[in-house]
Amino acid sequence: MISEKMQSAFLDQINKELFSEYLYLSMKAYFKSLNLNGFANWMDVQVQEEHAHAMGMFDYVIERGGRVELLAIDKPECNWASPLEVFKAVLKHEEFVTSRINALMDVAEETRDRAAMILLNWYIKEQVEEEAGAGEILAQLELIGADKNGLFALDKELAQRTFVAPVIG
Ligand code: OFO
Repeated sequence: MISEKMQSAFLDQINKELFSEYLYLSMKAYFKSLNLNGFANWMDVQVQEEHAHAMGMFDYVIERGGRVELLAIDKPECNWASPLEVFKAVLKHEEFVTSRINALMDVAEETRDRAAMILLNWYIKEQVEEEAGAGEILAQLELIGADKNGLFALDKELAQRTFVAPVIG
């Protein structure tokens, strides 16, 4: 059975993952408005990943005999000055999520919840990939600068990304 403290930490994180889904959906809409469909596709895959992250915790809380209560999702930002600014925001957001996952692991350690620790190990590894993926695109956008051909080449590359449902845990 999951402890109250662990459950409430997971419910808070489910909300953060759903907010991430919402934020990336908003970024997808921004890229669609610029006709940068490859960037929009990258965001769409991100949206699906964040939904899977939320559901991994949702299912886990229920499996451990807990009760999921959903919290309100904040309104995400909807305008950015450029694709570069979007990816600065993505990296900053993922660093924030990493700090929240680490805080969740602190609660698991405090409450000696070993099953939660095993689950959270997956999320910790996933955050390494999340930050690396966003950081790589950010670095490419910095190199591209004002070069439109570079931007369109990157857009084509990002159009190739496909969603693969993660096996969480
Ligand atoms: Fe769920 O990893 Fe991004 O936020």
